[in-house]
Amino acid sequence: MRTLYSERHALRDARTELNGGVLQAPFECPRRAEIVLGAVRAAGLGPIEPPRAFALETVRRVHDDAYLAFLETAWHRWREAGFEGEAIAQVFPARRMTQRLPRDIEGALGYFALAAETAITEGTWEAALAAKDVALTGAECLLAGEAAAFALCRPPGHHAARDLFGGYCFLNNAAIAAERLRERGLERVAVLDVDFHHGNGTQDIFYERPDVLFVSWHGDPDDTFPHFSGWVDERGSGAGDGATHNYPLPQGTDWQRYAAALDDGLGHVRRFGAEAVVVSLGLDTFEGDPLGFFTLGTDDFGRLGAELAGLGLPTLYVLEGGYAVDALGTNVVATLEGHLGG
Ligand code: Q9C
Ligand code: ZN
Repeated sequence: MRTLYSERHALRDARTELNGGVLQAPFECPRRAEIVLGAVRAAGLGPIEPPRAFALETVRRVHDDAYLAFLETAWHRWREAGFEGEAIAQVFPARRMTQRLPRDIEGALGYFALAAETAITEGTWEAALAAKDVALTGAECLLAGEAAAFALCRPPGHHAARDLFGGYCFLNNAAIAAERLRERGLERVAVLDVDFHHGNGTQDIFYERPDVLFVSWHGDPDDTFPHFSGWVDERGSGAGDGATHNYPLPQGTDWQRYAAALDDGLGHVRRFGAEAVVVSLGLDTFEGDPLGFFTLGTDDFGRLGAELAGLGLPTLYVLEGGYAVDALGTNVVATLEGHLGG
């Protein structure tokens, strides 16, 4: 299996994340990608290649123009305003307030943010651009006839909606890859989100579309981030009615419980008639993850990869979360080797 990787991920290196009322070192850090790269290399999974550079054409089908213009200029604007720290949103267009993009950078930050933990920093936009190239190059591997590929993306993407950043995400790498597959002629694509957190951004992007199935298995939003998305009654709307399926799962979910929900969700994929699969691969379902409350072990990730391979479809794995960094490479490799049947 080919791995796509860009060293430009390291340009995303925030100093701060707002957590528990404290500005602390971010969970989502460059070492995550280095650990995964090292494990993929050590396992001899296959060739490791840099991405091609893509124009923003596909990105513009997934994200709004004003949002992209904001991401590109936000750090510069923040610094011009003379602020000391990293760019963190503090005020949001909440219930009954006007949903209008203000001129001021503090207003613009809140307008485009879904959460306050994620700071925009110098290099964030450049790293996000590289991550979407990694995902798009992975999509091209499937289009060229490869059975599976691994897009080692960083920063992650699945919380990024059409016009919202947060949850460590800026551009929705998996959604951009799925859109590319559609553009290049596949009629039906499934995005399967196995990150511990609900993929609210991917759901948002495809919510009204019948051509991209979205299925997510995640911690119950009653108990965890992103708190306001991922309930079972979110099933798509309009032409997309029935093309979104959510499996919120309780604290302590182990492989037995997870596998039952996985099996049910994969039934939707089979009935949908997907021609290719994009997996939002988060490893924060691991028992040792600081942000999750599931108890999957490394061997269970091998089982997960094997279950996904059982769909018998071209599959692009796109890295999302996973914050037990010492185990992250091992767990990624376990999943991908499980997919390959080893
Ligand atoms: N008290 C991804 O896994 N909230 N994003 C952390 C900690 C943010 C996770 C709260 C979690 C974002 C891609
Ligand atoms: Zn996650």
